[in-house]
Amino acid sequence: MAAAPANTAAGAVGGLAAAFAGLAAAELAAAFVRPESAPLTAVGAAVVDRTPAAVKEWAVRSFGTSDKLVLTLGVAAALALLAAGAGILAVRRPRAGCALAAAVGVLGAAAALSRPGAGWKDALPSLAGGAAAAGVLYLLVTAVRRPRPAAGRPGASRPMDRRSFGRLLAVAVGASAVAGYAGRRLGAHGSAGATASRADLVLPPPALPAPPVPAGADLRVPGVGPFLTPAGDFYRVDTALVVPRVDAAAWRLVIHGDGVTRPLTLTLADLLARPLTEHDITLCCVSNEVGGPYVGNARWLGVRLAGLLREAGVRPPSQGGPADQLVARSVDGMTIGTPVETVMDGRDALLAVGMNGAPLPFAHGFPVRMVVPGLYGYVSACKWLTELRLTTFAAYDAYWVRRSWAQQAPVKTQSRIDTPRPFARPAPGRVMVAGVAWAQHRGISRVEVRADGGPWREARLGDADGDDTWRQWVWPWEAVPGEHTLEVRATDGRGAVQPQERRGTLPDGATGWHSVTVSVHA
Ligand SMILES: Nc1nc2c(c(=O)[nH]1)N[C@H]1C(S)=C(S)[C@@H](COP(=O)(O)O)O[C@H]1N2
Ligand SMILES: [Mo]
Repeated sequence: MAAAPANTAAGAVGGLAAAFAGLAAAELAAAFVRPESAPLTAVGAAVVDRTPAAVKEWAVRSFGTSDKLVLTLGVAAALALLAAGAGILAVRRPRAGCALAAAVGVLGAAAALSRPGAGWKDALPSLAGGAAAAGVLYLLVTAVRRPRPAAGRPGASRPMDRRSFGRLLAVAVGASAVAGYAGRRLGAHGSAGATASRADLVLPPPALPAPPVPAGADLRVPGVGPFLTPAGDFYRVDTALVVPRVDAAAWRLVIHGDGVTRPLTLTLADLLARPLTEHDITLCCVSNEVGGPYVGNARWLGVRLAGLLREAGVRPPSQGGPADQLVARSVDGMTIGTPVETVMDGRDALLAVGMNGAPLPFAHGFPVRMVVPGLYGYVSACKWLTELRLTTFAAYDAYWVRRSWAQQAPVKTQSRIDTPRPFARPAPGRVMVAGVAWAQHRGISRVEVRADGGPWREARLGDADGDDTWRQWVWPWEAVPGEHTLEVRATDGRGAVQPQERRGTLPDGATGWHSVTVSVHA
C-alpha cells in the first residue's frame, strides 16, 4: 500500500517539526540539569570523545576555531535526516515511526551518559526530547491518516486532512519555540550566579609580584602581536561545546591520592588567603602546527602548586614519593596528567586565579586553572579545575593519552614569522621580518633568519622576560624584486638549535622550521 507523495512530504515535515519539539523540550529540561546535557551538545561532545586523533587534527586544521560550530551543524543535519525519515515512516506505520523518534532520544541520552563525569540526570533532557518528539509526531500523523471511510476500497491511499495537519503543525512549532526560548532563558538564569561571582571577585595583590615586563620585550613591529596577549585574543583550545560557568562560591578543590597524608578540600577563599605568586608564562598547544596560532603569553596570578602539594604530604618521586603523576580533573570531566617531579622542581607551576590582572575569563577556566611553564597545555593547563589526584603514569591514562597523544610532553622549541604574511607583496628595499620564538622554561638565546636558503643571519631579540615566556625578534631584510622564501630557527637557552626535520603534531608536538614565501614587486 503506497502512500500518496503528499503524505510522504507531510511525513517529512511532521518529522522535522517533531524533532524541533524534541529539541525544545530537551532544552527546557537541560536548564534544570546542566547545559552540557542538551542533546546536540551531548552528541557533539560524544563524537569529539570518539574522534580519532588524526581526524581531529584535520578538523582543527581545516576549520580552526570554527570546528565546534561545524560539528554542531553536522550533528543537527544528521538529526534532521533521521527526523524526516521517522516522519515518513510514521505516515505508513505510526508506531514504528514514533518508536524511531523516541529511539533517537535514547541515543542522545546514551551519548550524554558516555561523557566523562556524567551522572544519570544527564540522560533526562534527551529522554524528555525523545518522548516529546514521539508524542508530537503521533499527533501529526494521525491527522494525516484521517480515519478510513467505511466505503473505502481496501489498499487505497487516503488523502490527508490538510486543515487539521496544518493547524497541529503550527501549534506544535509555536509551542516548541516558546518552550525552547524558556529553556534558554532559564539556562542563562542558572549561570547568573556564576557571572555575578566573577564580577564580584576581587583578586588580592600578589605576595610575590612579577617584575615589570622589560621595556624592550615588546619590539612593536607592525604585524607582530603585543608581548602580553590580551585575554580576549588568547587562543582557546578545549573540548567544551558550551563553556562551563562555575559559581565561585560553590567551587571546591579536592587534593587526594597516593602519598597524600593530609587530603585537602579548598574553597576559593582558602586559596586566595594564601600568598599569591605572579608570573609571566607563555602557554601553547600541542596541536599547534609549525607557524600556527595556538600560543599566547599572559601574566598569571595564582598559588604555587608545589607548596600546596607539600602541605598535603606529597613528596616528588626523587624524594621517595609513590606518585609520579598528578591528574587534574575539570568540572566537565576533562583529565590532564602532569609529572609530579616537574610541578615540584622549583618552577612556578600555578593554580591560577588571575590572567593579565583580572579574574580568569570563563573561557580560560574560571575560577581556577593550572598553568605549568614548559609543558603543552594538554599535559598541564587544566581549566575549570576541581580535583587533583596523585597516582602513577603506569596506573592511569588521562583523556588525550587514551586518544594516542603522549603521556608526557615538554614544549618543543619553536619560532614563527608573523610578518611579512605568506604571499605578501612587499615593495623592494628594507622589509622588517619579525615574529616570536618560544622554548618555555629553557628560554630563547638566539633566533636566525635566512632568505632563499642563503646564510643564516642573526635576528635582534626583544628583552627576555624570564625563561618561561616567548621572545619577539626582528630582522631587517633588504628585499629585491622576485619571489623569496624566508625561514626562521631558534636556539634555546641551553644551546640546542630547533630541529629542521618536519614532524606533525601527533604524538607530542610538531617540529620543523617555519617558512614564508613572499613576492617582492618590481
Ligand atoms: N577542562 C579543560 N581544560 C583544558 C582543555 C580542555 O579541553 N578542557 N584543553 C587543554 C589544552 S589542549 C590547552 S592547549 C589549554 C588551552 O588553554 P586556553 O584555552 O586557555 O588557551 O587548555 C588545556 N586545558
Ligand atoms: Mo592543546
